[in-house]
Formats: sequence, structure tokens, C-alpha cells
Amino acid sequence: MADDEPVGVKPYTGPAGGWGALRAVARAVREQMGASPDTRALLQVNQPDGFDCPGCAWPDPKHSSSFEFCENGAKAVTWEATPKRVDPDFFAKHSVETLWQWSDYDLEDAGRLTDPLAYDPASDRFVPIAWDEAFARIGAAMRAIDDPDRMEFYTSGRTSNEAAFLYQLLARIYGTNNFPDCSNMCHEATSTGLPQSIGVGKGTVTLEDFELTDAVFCIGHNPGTNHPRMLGTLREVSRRGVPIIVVNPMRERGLERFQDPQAPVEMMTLSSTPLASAYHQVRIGGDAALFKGMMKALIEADATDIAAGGPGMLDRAFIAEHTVGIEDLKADIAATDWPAIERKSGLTRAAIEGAARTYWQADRVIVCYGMGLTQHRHGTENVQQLANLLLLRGNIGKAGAGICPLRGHSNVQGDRTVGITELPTEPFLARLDAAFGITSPRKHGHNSVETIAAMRDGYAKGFIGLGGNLAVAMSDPAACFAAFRKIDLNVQICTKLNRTCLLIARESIILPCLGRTELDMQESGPQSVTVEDSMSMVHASRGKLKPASPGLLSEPAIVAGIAKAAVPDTPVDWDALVADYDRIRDKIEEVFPDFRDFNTRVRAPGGFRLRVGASNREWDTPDGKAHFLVHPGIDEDDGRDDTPLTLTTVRSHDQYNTTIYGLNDRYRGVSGRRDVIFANADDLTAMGLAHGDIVDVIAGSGRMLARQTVLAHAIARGSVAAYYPEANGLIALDDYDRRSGTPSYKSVPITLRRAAAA
Ligand SMILES: Nc1nc2c(c(=O)[nH]1)N[C@H]1C(S)=C(S)[C@@H](COP(=O)(O)OP(=O)(O)OC[C@H]3O[C@@H](n4cnc5c(=O)[nH]c(N)nc54)[C@H](O)[C@@H]3O)O[C@H]1N2
Ligand SMILES: Nc1nc2c(c(=O)[nH]1)N[C@H]1C(S)=C(S)[C@@H](COP(=O)(O)OP(=O)(O)OC[C@H]3O[C@@H](n4cnc5c(=O)[nH]c(N)nc54)[C@H](O)[C@@H]3O)O[C@H]1N2
Ligand SMILES: [Mo]
Repeated sequence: MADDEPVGVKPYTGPAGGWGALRAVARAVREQMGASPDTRALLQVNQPDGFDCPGCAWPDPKHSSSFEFCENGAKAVTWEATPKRVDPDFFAKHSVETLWQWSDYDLEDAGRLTDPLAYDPASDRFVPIAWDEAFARIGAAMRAIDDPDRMEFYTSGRTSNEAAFLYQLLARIYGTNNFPDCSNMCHEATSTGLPQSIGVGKGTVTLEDFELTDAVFCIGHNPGTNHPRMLGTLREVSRRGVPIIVVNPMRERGLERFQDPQAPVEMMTLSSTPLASAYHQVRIGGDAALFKGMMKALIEADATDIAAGGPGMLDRAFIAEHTVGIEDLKADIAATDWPAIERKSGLTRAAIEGAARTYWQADRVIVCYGMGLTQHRHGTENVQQLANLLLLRGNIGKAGAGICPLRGHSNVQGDRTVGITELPTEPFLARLDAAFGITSPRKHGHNSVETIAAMRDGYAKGFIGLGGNLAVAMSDPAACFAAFRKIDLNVQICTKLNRTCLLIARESIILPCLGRTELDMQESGPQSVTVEDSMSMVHASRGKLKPASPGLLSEPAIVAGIAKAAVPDTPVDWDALVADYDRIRDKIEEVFPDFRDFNTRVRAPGGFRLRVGASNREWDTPDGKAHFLVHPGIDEDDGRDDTPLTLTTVRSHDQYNTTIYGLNDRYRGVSGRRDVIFANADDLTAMGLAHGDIVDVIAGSGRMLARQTVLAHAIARGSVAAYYPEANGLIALDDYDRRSGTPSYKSVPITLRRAAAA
């Protein structure tokens, strides 16, 4: 049978984790660190005195002092700590035109950037320049832009609180609230949706809640790949006999079975712990239908129980004391009929009732979710329906229960907390102004989609990227590339070369920075930075490795350098702030009262938790209540369900967003390639296609991803999946959630067509 498989395809039958994960780490160390690897870095990850893992935002067990093994964390660390270098010689050898032909993998694999660079049109090369000159050129270009709202300040979520805080200060002193950031493409549906529901756009649970919970739902996320340390938590939950209910169109091995590399018995006996107790392969975009179905089953069971003299399944005391809107919600649920719910969700009524029963039989329920819920045209509504479901049984603000959005980048949540937002509130701006003696602009700014549109339309003239690779991460890369090539200034602050760096504007500058793993030495000595994880825990991170090059500056120092050059006359003493990051933290505390005693509290092992009102049933909404929010209908794909197929875009096991570590996707059984489409076997038969056929993927307005190998895979009917970012060309810039601006990367209407013979 295996002989008939397409090249590089072999079903994976093992558990997640285990020896495969250990082997993958050994390979990552060998390939990235070379013959005599400096593996000290790996032993400092998430240690009380070490650096925060740049891999993901899953929290660390309190006072962790033993090394928490994580395959993909190790890949992230070795990728940064590699001895490979992209130095001036490299750029002398390769023109931008040549580099543009390189793959995204090859660009980053070439190594760490060592010196500031400016594009030289005469030679079509990046040439080294001094830091002073780089800042002077950026400052001059920024001052030449006639309106500050024509500058865009992008942030990717690895940036520390300290760097992000200085960055927002720079942009606001310059005069704009244009803060496109990776959050706009990620959990914006959470940041927009949850405040309306429960008064805060963050998760309400802590790690301890997982020790008390009676049921966990995992919806639209793939922890085996994207939050591997979470599998340790899920393993403990499963071993306590607590049900784990999965909702995902694809069967993901990391949600089914886990062999814990930290459990010697499991490793030696090749045994593993089952995770999911029920696995619902929802149709892509069918989550809201499922949630409404679960609420319908719950409300019906409640009515039956009450009629029989029982106490009912709804938490009436909680609903009465803490919420508004229950009657409208009930009316909407009553108006939604089962056939529509079944058709949209792709799940049977019996299956949905089963999930609802598990839900109401548990006293305390945690719901975890990821991009499978947020990256849809109705992402915000999805999140709010989930909040409705939890509120019906008082599952927010009690021990062992709550909502748990899995954040992406390791500090994406913190960046938002310290002011990276295009929609600042007046109280925040007032405090910022008072703290620095400045006058911030009040007009709201651009998010990520609006930024690309403004560049495309010739309005935006300058761009600074504090990390990230926006032109590749965003929908419609061709439109993004053209947009970047129109502007006057493209500044990329980064650790490695990527495609967005190669988009040549009138002035293009690359500023190489220190990474998390590296020693950050300033006037007052070695510095720590701080980050906030998915559970609002703030803790310190200190790198110890020798910097990749003496030519690197820290992100705070780079931001300060740009600020001094672009807006020379300000009341801010940038040098003093950079000399000692404690001073930046004092300022953060002045602007955000939740950071009281910041410098003291962050020095305690494990750090501290920021206030999350909803965790204590304090609802920071205008009326002080939690809200049931109604979105009539379940037409989550806007009537596009005549389209035979909906495509979702996912991460492989060997990538970090646009950073491709390798071409393998171990748990999905694919190796050495990424040009595949996962489809349901019955759908293939219905289309007259077979496992291994070469197809073109066709989306609206002539968008096409040519010559992909289609694979029969365990995925819901009507649903297909491809890899991000290769499939981004199928998604129009205009395909996004109107409420939050999140691109609908996970619900792209497409058709498959057999490709012409090569
Ligand atoms: N190693 C590694 N770690 C990472 C990242 C990485 O790229 N690599 N990225 C980081 C970032 S920025 C983020 S945001 C997170 C992302 O973490 P995830 O949210 O886990 O990211 P995705 O790979 O996009 O996977 C989404 C999951 O949703 C499922 N899905 C797709 N469509 C639907 C749908 O309509 N409904 C439901 N219920 N499920 C659906 C997919 O099958 C897949 O299992 O991970 C972070 N951690
Ligand atoms: N189709 C599709 N598109 C998506 C998604 C999807 O699921 N499907 N997911 C979206 C999501 S959730 C996100 S978060 C975005 C990601 O969008 P981004 O955050 O913009 O992209 P990354 O790939 O994480 O950025 C990688 C680059 O960051 C730089 N870098 C790495 N470490 C550091 C550092 O410490 N400091 C600095 N300054 N730079 C550093 C490196 O140069 C590297 O090339 O993509 C989005 N795009
Ligand atoms: Mo993300």
C-alpha cells in the first residue's frame, strides 16, 4: 500500500511527542547549531533567571525550575541561536534580484543579520551603513512625509513590553495611531468580541484552573504543533479522567494521543496518554452552528428538567446577578432549527447533543480556542457565541472554569497591554500625555489590512516593522508586494532576512536586533525585558548568549535611535530610558496602574498576574454586566455555501508563521514538501479525483494555487486545508471580519480542478 503513496506521504501512526520529538530536536540542534553546538541556550528557556521561550504564549508552571521539554520551542531557540551569519560579504555576493528568487526557508536559513543595511539602487544590493547614518536617513525620510498619518508602525508579537511601550510612544509623538500589528491577523476577534461580552479581551483562566476543571473543550487549535507545552497540561487533565472534547475539521494527532518526553515510563514502554474523549470534525466555519446547537440542546434539557421539578441546567443565580440579554438569546436559539444547524456544522444532532451533555454534566468547564475560531468573516461572532455558551452555566469567573484563547506570539498579548493599538481609549491617552508631557493624536489609526490598503492606494508613505514579515503574513501577497514597492520608506527591524525586507521602497533600511536569547548590555548593566503570556502572567526574560554580532542593538535602543532622529525636540529622555529598562517599566506603571510596583513584582520568580476583571466576575463593561450577545442566523459563510468547498490554511509542524524550519509535517504524515491539499476522501470521489492527483486550487477573481497534490485526509466533508503562507494568494485583501478586521484565512471558498498534464 505504502508504495502507492505520493512522494513524501506516509500516514503517521504514533502519538504526538515521544521519541519523534526528541529526534527532531537533535536534528534542529545539528542543522542550526553546527558541529560544536552551544546548547546552553536550550537549558535557559523559561527558567526563573533565563529567557522567555520565543515559541509560544502558553504559560509556564509556577516557579518552574526543571527544563520543560518542547520540540517546537527548541526549534525556535536554535533558529535564533544559530552560528550562521548574513554579513556584509553575503550582501556583496547576492543582489536583491537574486535573493528575491530564494525561498522563504533559504532566506531565513542563511542566518542572523549582523549589521545595519541600506539599499543601494546602483548595485541592487544592501550595503552596510553605520547606525548613526541609518537613524539619520530614517529620521530625514520620516520628517519628509507631509502627514504623520501616512506613516505605519507595525509590531510583531515577539517584541518585549519595554520595546513596544517605547515604540507606541515614538509613533504617538510623531503624531499617529497607525498600529497595524500581528494581533490584527490573529486574535483580534477575541480582542474585539470578548470586551463586549465579558468586559475584557483576554482569557480568564490560569494554569491552576486546569487542575480543578471537570471538562475541557479544545476548539480550532492544534497544540501538538503550536503550543506543545500545553500537551503536558492536557495529559494531566486526561489522567484525572476529565473529558477533553475536541472540535476541529481535521484530526490532529496532538489532540488524540501524547507520549510525554518528560515521563520516563511512557518513553521507555512506548505507551502514551489518550487526550480527546470525543472528536467532532466540524465543517470549516461551522462552529457558530455547533455552539447554537449546543445551546439549543442545553436550553431544551433545562426546560424539561424544570418541568419535572428539577433545578434546571442553567445557572439562574449567576444569570440573574451578572448578565443581561438572556431572553433575546433564547429567542434567537429557538428560532434556529436543527436541520440548519446540522447542515452548517456538518455534525449530527445526536453528536451535538452529546457534546452539550458533557458540557452540562460538568460543574466547571474550560474552553480553549485558537485560529480555527477567529480567522473567519464571522470570527468575532464565533467568539461571542462561545462566551454565550459559557455564561449560560456561569462558567466564567469561577475556579476551574473559563475561557482560554491561545495566543500566538510569545508577547502578542503584552504588546497590546502596553499601548500597541490603533484604537486607543481616551483615559489611556490622557495618562500617556501626562506621564511624558506630550499631546498624543486622538484620531484612530490603521490596522494591518488598512495599512496595506493605504499603501496600495498611495496614501501611506512610510513603514516600520518592529519584527514580523507582514507582506508574507497578510492575505494577497501580490497586492502586498506591490503596495510596499510604492512607498518612500521601508524599515525592517529584525533578526533574520525575510521577504518583506526585500521589498524595495525609495529608501529601504534593515536594522538587525538582538533576539530573546542574547545578552542585552546597556549603560546600567545587563538588562531584562518583560512579557505577558496567554494567561496574563507578566514575567522577566533575560538573554545570556553572546550577541550574534557586535553590530546589533536591542529593540528599545533602535526605537530610541529612530525617535531621536525623527522627532528631535521632545520632552522624552530616550537615552536615560534605554540606559536602564527599570526606568521604562516605571513609566509603564505610571501609564497603566495595573502594573503597580512593576519593578518589584516582576523580580519575584514567576512574575505576577495582571488584573483580569472577568476572572473575579467584575465585568468591565459600560453597565458592569456580562452580556449575552445575539447574532441571528448561522449563515457564517455569508450564503456562500453553494461553493462546494471551503479551504482553511494551517501551520505545519515545521514552521513558525512565515518562518519555515523545514518541509516536514510529521503528525499529518507529510515530509519533504508543502505543495499538498488535504481533502475528504468522499469529496474526492464525488469530484472524480483520487488521492495523489495533481490539482489547481481556484478561488474568486481568478486567484489560483497551481499544481498541488491532493491527499485524502481525515477532514470534514466540504472542507479542505492547505499550508499558510503558500495559500495566502487565494485570499483577497478584502476578505476579513467586518467587526474585527481579522482576515478570513480559515474560510476561503474554492474549487478544485484537475491540473493540465505538465
Ligand atoms: N511551532 C509553532 N508554534 C506557534 C506558531 C507556529 O507557526 N509554529 N504560531 C504562533 C501563532 S502566531 C499563533 S496565532 C498560534 C496558532 O495556533 P493554532 O490556532 O493552533 O494555529 P493553526 O495552525 O492556524 O491551527 C488552527 C487549527 O484550527 C483548525 N481549524 C481550521 N479551520 C477551522 C474551523 O473552521 N473550525 C474549527 N473548529 N477549527 C478549524 C485546523 O484544523 C487547525 O488544527 O500558534 C503560535 N505558536
Ligand atoms: N493564511 C494565513 N495567514 C496568516 C495566518 C494563518 O493562520 N493563515 N496567521 C496569521 C497570524 S496568527 C499571525 S500572528 C501572522 C504572523 O505575522 P508576523 O508576526 O508578521 O510574522 P512572523 O512570521 O512571525 O515574523 C517572522 C520574522 O520576525 C523576525 N523576528 C524573529 N524574532 C525576532 C525578534 O526577536 N525581534 C525582531 N524585531 N524580529 C524578529 C524575523 O526576521 C522573521 O523573519 O500571520 C498571519 N497570517
Ligand atoms: Mo498569531
